[in-house]
Amino acid sequence: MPDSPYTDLDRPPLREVALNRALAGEHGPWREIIVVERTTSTNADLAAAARAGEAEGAVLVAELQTAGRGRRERRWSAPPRASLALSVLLRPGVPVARRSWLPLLAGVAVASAVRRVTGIDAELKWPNDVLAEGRKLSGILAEQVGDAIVLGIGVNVSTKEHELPVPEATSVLLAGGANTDRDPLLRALLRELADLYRVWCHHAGDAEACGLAAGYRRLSATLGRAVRVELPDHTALAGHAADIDAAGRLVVGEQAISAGDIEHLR
Ligand code: BT5
Repeated sequence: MPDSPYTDLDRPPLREVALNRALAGEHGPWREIIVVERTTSTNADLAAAARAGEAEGAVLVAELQTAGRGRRERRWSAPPRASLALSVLLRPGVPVARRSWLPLLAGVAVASAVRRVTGIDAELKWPNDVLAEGRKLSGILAEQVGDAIVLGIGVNVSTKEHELPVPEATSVLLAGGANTDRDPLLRALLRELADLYRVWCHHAGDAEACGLAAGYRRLSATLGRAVRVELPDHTALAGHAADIDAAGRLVVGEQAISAGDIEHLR
């Protein structure tokens, strides 16, 4: 029975009913949490739902993704029930110029939840990779669908060294986290995300006014460092990562960068 949820006792399945009881409804924005055994990509599924008019607050969690997406056509892969793989559908009523803060907000939510539940000193690599000891613990993918944003979050939890898709990755287990139970981590993450989102929307997306920018700067492993940036057109630049601006862009020397891959230099 290779697909039985009980084949690996270290990796119990998530319990949809309990998650809904704890998180859906009253405190918003989460309306319903759906847990599926497998899908291609939770982001692809919620993007289709967004196109079909689904309201804000849908949460889709998959125990296994067979075609998990990264940024720029890259892949995200994880063994079944070893990680959290989820997407949320949001329709933020904030000015378009400020919406690019949303993926950064998700990074703050994940890093904060990881710190609280596991004790790991999680940090953010711009824009929103979550690192533990300099290795990638979590990746976030924000996709815009009309006025909706689908936020996808992958967090490696009980992944073992030989299961890592790339050597620069890590998991809660490998980083020595105090707790490798996915359930409390998922609850903390969705609560943190809901709280930050509510305050950010209340301030019309102004990241400075609502304290989000300060929270992001506190968790950033990128600011204050020498970095190399590979831009989407494959050109590169190097410089000192000085700050994050009002649109969530990374300021490197004289340039404000809205998308790219960062390498932290010594
Ligand atoms: C990301 O892309 O880091 C965004 C990943 C988002 C995944 C979530 S899971 C739920 C939701 N549904 C989806 O389909 N996606 C989202 P990027 O920065 O482009 O990084 C991708 C790169 O990270 C890959 O090319 C690999 O090098 C590496 N990678 C792949 N799987 C990984 C893992 N499990 N842990 C750490 N690194 C990984």
